[in-house]
Amino acid sequence: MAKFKVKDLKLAEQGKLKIQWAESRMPVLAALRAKYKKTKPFKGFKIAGCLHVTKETAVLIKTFIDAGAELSWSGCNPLSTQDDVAAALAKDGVSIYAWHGMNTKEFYWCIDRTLDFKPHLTLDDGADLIFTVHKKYKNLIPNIIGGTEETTTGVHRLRKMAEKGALKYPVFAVNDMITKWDFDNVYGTGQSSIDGILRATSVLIAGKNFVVAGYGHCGSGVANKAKGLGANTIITEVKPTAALKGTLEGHEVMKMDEAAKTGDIFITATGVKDVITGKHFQNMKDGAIVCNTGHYDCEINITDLEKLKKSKRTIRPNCEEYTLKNGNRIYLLAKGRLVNLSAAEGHPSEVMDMSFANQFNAQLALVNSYKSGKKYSIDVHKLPDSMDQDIAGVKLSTMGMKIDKLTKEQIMYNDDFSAGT
Ligand code: 9W4
Repeated sequence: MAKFKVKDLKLAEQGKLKIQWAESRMPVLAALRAKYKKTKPFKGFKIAGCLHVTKETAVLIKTFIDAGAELSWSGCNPLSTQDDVAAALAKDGVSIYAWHGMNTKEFYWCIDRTLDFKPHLTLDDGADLIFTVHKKYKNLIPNIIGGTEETTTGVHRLRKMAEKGALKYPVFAVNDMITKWDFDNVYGTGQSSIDGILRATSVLIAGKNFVVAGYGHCGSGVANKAKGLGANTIITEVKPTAALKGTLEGHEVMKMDEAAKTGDIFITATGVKDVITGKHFQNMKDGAIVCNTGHYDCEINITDLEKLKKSKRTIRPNCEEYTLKNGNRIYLLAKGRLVNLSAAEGHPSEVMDMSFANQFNAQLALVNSYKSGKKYSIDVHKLPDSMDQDIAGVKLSTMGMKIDKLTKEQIMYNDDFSAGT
């Protein structure tokens, strides 16, 4: 029996259903599973993972197990573990240390436990596991082939480490793959943010003035989905090229000072602080809905909102009604935290399918390098573009779509630099 610590094993049945639901929506992982079930390329290799324990992660874990890996897993955020999923994994024999609402000490205790079995590979989301190895368990480093990292923040930390010569084994930046980051941000955040707004409010989007602060990948994803639902979309930006893109894609562009007066629903997706502040709240219409889908919860200045309030009450889950001294009501969703994760379930399984297929491929690339003796240098590496194309190709074919191939003549034409006008 594997070692584990989860909240309640009795939740396993419910978790199993969730995992099966995700599984049926993750065809790229299913294809990898089918491909490597027989050959088991991970046989004899131990992976320590530190990544949100969700129904989608469970499907990744099962894919690794079917491909022969031995695993030990912890969550990478004290609030992101789905306890029923963790219970189902534990009951299935996975060595898992994760429960919702753990404190910081427990968080690192869990990471420590996943290192007890002396892994050959590490898999991170946020780089806490790899940091722990480098800081506390240097003795494990000679045994480790390499690691993979899921997020922008983690990759940033690791690049800094590599620059300073502090990184001691090769790492793949899964985040940098197109089939990860473009699809997560645009389609994952786009849909799940709307999902969060709807679950928290159940308002009609059509006909509303829908203000999106920031027209980066996430903001454009949200704005285009809102437009599809019939909203009058308004973009606020600080970057001319992004604002120009927004306007050519059919959204109105204005300053937040102006948008504040006309918006019915506001969502921030900028990555900077104080995007919506006291002066904006004061100018908003009665009934305005305000939320955030950017990484940090400082995009909306809640201190300002608190100062302006006459009273406050929770009117629905994840929906707080602030009555201001001017008599207007403002509805703040999910306390200004990421609305797509707090009020909805994050990226849909179909999107995570591709992100996690990249994780699988990156881990496999490390194992293959070890087997062939062609080791990667100690640095933060990218996977080749061909792997992105492979994943997108499999995804397309599982969706029943076929695409054209370049002919020999077309390839030659493309490669011929001598042909002018
Ligand atoms: N989840 C998260 C984090 C904090 C948090 C208190 C109640 C990210 C990516 C994936 O960060 C993640 N705090 C919450 S809920 C909550 C959820 N609170 C604060 O008040 C609510 C997170 C990746 N992912 C998907 O997006 C879908 N499947 C995945 O594996 C998961 C979770």
